[in-house]
Amino acid sequence: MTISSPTAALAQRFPRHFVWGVATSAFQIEGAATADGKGESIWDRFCRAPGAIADASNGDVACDHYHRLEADLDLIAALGVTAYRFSVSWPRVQPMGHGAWNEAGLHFYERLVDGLRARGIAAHLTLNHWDLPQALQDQGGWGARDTMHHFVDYARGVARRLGSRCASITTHNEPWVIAVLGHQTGVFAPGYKSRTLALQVAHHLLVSHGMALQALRADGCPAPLGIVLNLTPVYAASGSDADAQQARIDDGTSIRWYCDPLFHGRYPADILAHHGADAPVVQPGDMSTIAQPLDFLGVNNYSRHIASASGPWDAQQGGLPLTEMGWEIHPAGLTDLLLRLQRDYQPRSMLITENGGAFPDPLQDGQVRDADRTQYLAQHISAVADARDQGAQVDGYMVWSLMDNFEWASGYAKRFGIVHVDYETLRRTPKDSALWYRGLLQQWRNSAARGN
Ligand code: IFM
Repeated sequence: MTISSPTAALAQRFPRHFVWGVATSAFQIEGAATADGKGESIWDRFCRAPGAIADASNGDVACDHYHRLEADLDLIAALGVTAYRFSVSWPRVQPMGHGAWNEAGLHFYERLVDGLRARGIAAHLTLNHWDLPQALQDQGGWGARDTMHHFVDYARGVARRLGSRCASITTHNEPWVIAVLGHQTGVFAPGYKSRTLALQVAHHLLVSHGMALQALRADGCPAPLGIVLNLTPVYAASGSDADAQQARIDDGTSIRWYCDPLFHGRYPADILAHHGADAPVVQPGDMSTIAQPLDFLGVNNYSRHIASASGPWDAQQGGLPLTEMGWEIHPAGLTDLLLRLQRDYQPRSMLITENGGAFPDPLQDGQVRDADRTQYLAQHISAVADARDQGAQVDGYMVWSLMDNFEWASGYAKRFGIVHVDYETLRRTPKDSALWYRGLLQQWRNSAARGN
């Protein structure tokens, strides 16, 4: 058989069952911050703190996805993807975080899931992509064990309503980010600055994940269940012992601290010692609760991390191209990461739940010529194929993001979408990368039809 182009050759490396998607989250695209009974989230509140968001923006309108659902579903379908990853806004469906449900909010997600199904697209639902109800934050947020129990009730309610129509349910998106950026460095909501609190929050997120899996399985939820971690492979800056030790700590605090409890039911001993008195309070039974069997591990990966004992690594030093976020572009790191996860944890299945880049993306004559993003995607998809060829069980890949959106503390200035959003008119314009992705999926369909 002739391989007519690099894209066809790439497409051919993936099997028929492979999941191809695009991803978003509720707060970043929905807008409609107070519509139809939605409650306040910690991000609604945080955006109002002076200096919290680079461009002083907020999520009140965002991409106005809440009011443009049908058109956005058509946009997703036009890309030719087989999957769409989205999150449910907890305060939209349960404004106070416990107790009364908001029927209008639930109905929105019902329309979303049904609209995807009608278009032949699998719905991948995330329960917590950071927008905790402010009412729960007022009672201690993720620092309080009560929040874990409220999360389980929320997860149950959503899964009972939507679970049978979803291809997967994820408990939390990136617990490291919630814990560290939200509670240690304070650059994300809710904006605390305490390592002790951050470690307790991370623990409660993990325990609540395990509790939710137990509850959903007891309820007979048919959707595969998992968690999404942000995982960045760590490399030592040099061959020195000091840099190697720093790499072990950085890897331990960001990767092993989450994967060891999830897969092995224990925190890594060296990192427990490293955290010392800041280590979390662990109650009897917590560790076995965390280690529920995962149907899949969601992997979010964007870059690599260089560990240096002499202080933070300057990305300029690496000689690699950088994205607009200042993150190094290092596709081989994704292969390394997936092989390492396979070796150390043997997940049943891995999905790349986020991968992509922010680039300048000027809109000129109705087009965005984002060759840099296309190259980024092609290189990383190829890196996934390399990992699969060497035995990593990776069953899907989702681009972050479907469209430009609210990039948290960076506001709207950083654009990750393969679809451009004009924030004046809210008009959506597929970028060149979207057309490339659609072409890749077409080639994959062709090769799958030929039985490759
Ligand atoms: O936009 C975020 C997303 O919400 C979580 N993962 C990383 C993305 C890019 O920063």
